[in-house]
Amino acid sequence: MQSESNKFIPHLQSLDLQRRAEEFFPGGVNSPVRAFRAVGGHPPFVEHAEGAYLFDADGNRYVDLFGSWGPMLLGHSFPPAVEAICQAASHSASFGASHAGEANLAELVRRCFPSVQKMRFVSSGTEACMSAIRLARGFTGRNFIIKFEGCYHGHADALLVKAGSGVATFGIPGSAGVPPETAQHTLALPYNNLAAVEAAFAAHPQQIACILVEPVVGNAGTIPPAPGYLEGLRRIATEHGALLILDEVMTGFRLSLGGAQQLYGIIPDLTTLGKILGGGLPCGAFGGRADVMDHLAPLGPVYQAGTLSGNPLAMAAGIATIATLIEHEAELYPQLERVTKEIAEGVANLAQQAGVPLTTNRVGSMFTWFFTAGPVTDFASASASDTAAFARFHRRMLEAGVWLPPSQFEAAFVSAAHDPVEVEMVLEAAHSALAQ
Ligand code: HOZ
Repeated sequence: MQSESNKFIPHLQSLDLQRRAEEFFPGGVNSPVRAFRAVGGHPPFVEHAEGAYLFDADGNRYVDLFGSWGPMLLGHSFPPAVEAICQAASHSASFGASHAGEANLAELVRRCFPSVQKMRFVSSGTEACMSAIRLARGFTGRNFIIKFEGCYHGHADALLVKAGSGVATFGIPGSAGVPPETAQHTLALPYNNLAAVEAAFAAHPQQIACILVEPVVGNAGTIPPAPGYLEGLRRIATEHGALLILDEVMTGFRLSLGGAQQLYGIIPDLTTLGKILGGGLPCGAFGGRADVMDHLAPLGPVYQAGTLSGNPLAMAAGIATIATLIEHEAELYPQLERVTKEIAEGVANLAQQAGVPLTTNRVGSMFTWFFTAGPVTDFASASASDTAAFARFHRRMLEAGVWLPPSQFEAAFVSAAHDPVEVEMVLEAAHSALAQ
């Protein structure tokens, strides 16, 4: 179901807006995957969003299955968050000075993530990960870091090595503009392969500061950890005196209230957060062991700062969001699990009936339909997907009123605002999209 009349309205208004945007922004966008280059066509321009729906400038309505790339766990325009933002804005949008809202949100974060004894708020997941690896290097006095192929931790220079997300979408081997010297201490290893991690530590004894990992990969599409994998990373890091950093920018508050670390029972040294944390406003955090965090300035020698860090609007939206998650944890997460399962497995069944090879990876309310017979366990197997088939499916789903992330290498997200009505709409759309 798209417009009032139930018919797809061509994107003429959106196209005009796209042409105007191209005069100002490279590719017409402020973040590359939004340009729809991987799936073809022009992106619809969003006019507003509410609950489980996006509404475009042409008058179409879509079931939203990317949730602003993760943050909108409670759906769009969630009234308590809207109210909190308005209220905070009436007291000024920014102070550049300490205020009580920061500790109020921190207290909620620590309730959800007991491993985060101390933290620091920043403005994005990129900043959180960039700062966390600097801290790990400063704390250990070591230079090398381990990351994994297809994982994406934002666009800091040292982390744009065999990265996922837009880097994978556009097949960029490593970004231009990153001097090789900047990335020479980044070891990019295959995900779900503990032997590769053991080998890296053997090759660089006492030189590796940290293992940085998306505990469930979201930026190569969704890839769950193999049984024992995260436990193995924890053990190896401890044995070698390196820090384990879980990048929970996507998974934090989503896979459970306490993220992937609660779901899999892993205690990291540091955690990075973002997306849901700010309830849709720009906000990130990194935190963990107090003895490590106390190496940050002004207590220690590792420098990190930000004018908009701890921004009062972001804190207010975060508090409204996380407090709701805490209050409704018992019913909210089972509902997310149920609805997402119905969507993900429902479409997998339709694909099977239509004879379309599809591998469905799902953990809680994040999932990916990979257009390959699979299994998909790492970036190499994700890359075997038929991206042209994904692009066709994406376009047909969009015209049938369902907006998926516009790349095979991004996770889809379901919100608490999705219910059986939206499940039906997605299945109906997929039925015709797969049959064509
Ligand atoms: N790289 C982001 C998700 N993995 C996309 C952000 C955006 O385009 O908004």
